[in-house]
Amino acid sequence: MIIDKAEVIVTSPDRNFVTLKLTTDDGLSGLGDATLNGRELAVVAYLREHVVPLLIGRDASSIEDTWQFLYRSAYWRRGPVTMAAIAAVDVALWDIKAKAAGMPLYQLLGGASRTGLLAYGHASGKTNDEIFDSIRSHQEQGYKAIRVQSAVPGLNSIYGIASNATFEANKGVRYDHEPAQRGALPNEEDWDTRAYLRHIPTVFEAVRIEFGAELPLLHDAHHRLTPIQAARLGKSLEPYDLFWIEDLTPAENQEALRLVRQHTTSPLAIGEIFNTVWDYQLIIREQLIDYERSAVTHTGGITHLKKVLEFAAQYQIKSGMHGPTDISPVGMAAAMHLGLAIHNFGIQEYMMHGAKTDSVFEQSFTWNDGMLYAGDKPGIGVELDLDEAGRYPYVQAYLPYNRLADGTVHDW
Ligand code: KDG
Ligand code: MG
Repeated sequence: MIIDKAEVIVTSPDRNFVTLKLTTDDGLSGLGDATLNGRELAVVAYLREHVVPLLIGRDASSIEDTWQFLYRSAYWRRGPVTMAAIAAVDVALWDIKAKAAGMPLYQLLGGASRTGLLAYGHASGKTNDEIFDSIRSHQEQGYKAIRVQSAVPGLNSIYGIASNATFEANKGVRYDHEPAQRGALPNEEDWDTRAYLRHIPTVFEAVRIEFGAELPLLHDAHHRLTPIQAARLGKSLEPYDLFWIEDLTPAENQEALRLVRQHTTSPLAIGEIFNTVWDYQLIIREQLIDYERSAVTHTGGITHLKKVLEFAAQYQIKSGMHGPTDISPVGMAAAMHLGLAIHNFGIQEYMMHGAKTDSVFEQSFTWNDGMLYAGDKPGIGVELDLDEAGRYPYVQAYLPYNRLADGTVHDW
């Protein structure tokens, strides 16, 4: 099984995706997701210029060796661009290996530890009534766990609030919340932490009154708070029994979570912008989080993330893999196979892709009654239609950013 072709495919059906396709001399092919939202072309160049030339002629079955070779030989380790590129190679090689074995990937990872994966969706709104409608609509789609994001009175626009709702056959109402907006410049949004801290507990109180105690609810603070502000939010949300609060403080400083943890029993999740085990070492060892948010796509693939999650398992920390629309169906399928196999699966984020994306990526995973099922097709179970992909050329897109009232740039 020698790699004799490596293609980097950029397509933009509902949004930008970068996919690596590896083909072997015996005709097998595998796919890996390399999408890095808003910085897609940096990974394209890393792969095309620096990785593809190293892959041609290599043994496709040597996954661990290829991972170590790409990680160590570059000298410049870690970082989102490097780790997304390595992840794409890694997942494509696992896809090929599982196809060669005639097995779905989760079987090679140790077999299924559960029947399906509990997933959560994203409800949001500018008012509580809009949020209630959005939660109901997610429940109609089957979601059994729901993230709730709210506008804040006095702020014009805030990240995470779906701008509109569209109807798509087979999917029903789909809230169009694309993390990155297409255009030449990023959208500027505004932010006021005191207003946010006052408002959010009132939203969760209203949601609990409307929907009762059972529904698992999640919330994402998008790295916007200082440790003491984060501690206050965690404490003020305790009466509403959240499944988790995510990204309370900027992700660079693991120690910030020590202070947060001293003040609140609200479960904590972090890690969607982490890319190696080194980003987690202190917070795993000190049990400062309850859920680890890394995606296969941004954390060096199955090979590395499996090790990180097994390390976390020793400290009773569970997975909560990142799954917004900027993780392609290839990245989602890889996450599902890993989530099915590991013991410490917690929950999977799942935002449905649009119809155009589904036409480019033929998927065999399924969604039923709030659960995701990886399926039993050999490999990861996703194929890419090159002709369809070619219909949607890359479009510049950026994540938004925040400014405070006095013009200071703030974390979003
Ligand atoms: O690319 C960044 C987005 O995917 C991210 O902001 C979404 O925070 C997010 C989440 O939890 O899905
Ligand atoms: Mg998040």
